[in-house]
Amino acid sequence: MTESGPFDTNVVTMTRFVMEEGRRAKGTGELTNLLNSMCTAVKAISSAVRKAGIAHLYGIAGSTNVTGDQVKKLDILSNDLIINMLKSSFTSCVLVSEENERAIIVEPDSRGKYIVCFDPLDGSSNIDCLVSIGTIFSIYKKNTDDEPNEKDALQSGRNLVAAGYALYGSATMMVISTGQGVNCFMLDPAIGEFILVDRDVKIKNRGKIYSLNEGYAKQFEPAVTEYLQKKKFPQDGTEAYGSRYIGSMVADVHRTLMYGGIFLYPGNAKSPQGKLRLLYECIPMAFIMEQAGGLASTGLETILDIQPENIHQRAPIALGSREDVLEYVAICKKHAKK
Ligand code: AMP
Ligand code: P6P
Repeated sequence: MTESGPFDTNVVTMTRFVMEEGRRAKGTGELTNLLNSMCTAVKAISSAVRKAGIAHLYGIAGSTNVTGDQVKKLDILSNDLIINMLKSSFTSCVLVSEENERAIIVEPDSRGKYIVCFDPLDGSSNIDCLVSIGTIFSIYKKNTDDEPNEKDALQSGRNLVAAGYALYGSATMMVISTGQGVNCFMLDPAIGEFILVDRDVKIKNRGKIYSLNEGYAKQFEPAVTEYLQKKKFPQDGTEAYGSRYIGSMVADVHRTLMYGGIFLYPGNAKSPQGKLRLLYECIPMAFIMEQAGGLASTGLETILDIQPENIHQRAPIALGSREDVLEYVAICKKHAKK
């Protein structure tokens, strides 16, 4: 409660928070503009996601609504929103989207110095059953003087300037880091602003939850099978871990950040590199986890150390609480020596 009663007249919005951080960094304002443009796109996506059923946004691309209008699939709509907001922010020169085969090179008179890799609506296979979905993004600075091109996006996570995600769940939340810790902002629909609710979030050193799709158990590498056996039938007198799997990366990662534990999408015999994409799923989530005191690894290599080779490459990933990830990595390295 503040002196003006329940209405906080000094609320810290994400826009204000990002501007204050930008001032402290003595920047030109370009990154601030980029982050605030992404925030606006996320607000529009949140609105579309929450009225999709009413507005007949569900279903496959090319369908039409009751008035015969061409209906854009939600993830195509989300992709267009982010591309248009970033292009009109004069902050970016190369955009890499899960929805676009090739990188988008921004027109010369709209360019800025940043490269943005994003999954506009991750988990979209869950849209029609109302399971939480999300947007994931990572931001690099162009580090060459030549004409912007797709290769500018092939930077390791150690070069990241910022990364984050939006979760369209029971509420809409943005979780971002610019390298000085992780901050969480909840969308207040009454004022259309993201409000700072969790400052400098840190993940537990060890959790009690493991999260992966056990439907692939038949194809699991021996290391994954051994790790899960340890979680389900601990031999050291500790409690067995609980299992949670939503099947929407942003939701599974956010729960891991909030409650601790480990989220895994490992490679397997059929798909040695797993399913999740390095540039716009694994690297941004790994950055958030490391900034929150956690870890992210392929099992043999730290995610943020990987030098990407192509913009849609996949990577196996285990992320979350430090001790949980280290325990998994130790088992993977033991098996790699065999
Ligand atoms: P800019 O001139 O806005 O592109 O910012 C130059 C650098 O300052 C960025 O690449 C960041 O490392 C830092 N910076 C600028 N704005 C912010 C911000 N809002 N939050 C955190 N770091 C920032
Ligand atoms: P599976 C959603 O389709 C997604 O890309 C991620 O959000 C999620 O973590 C993963 O795929 C789920 O994949 O194979 O378990 O259905």
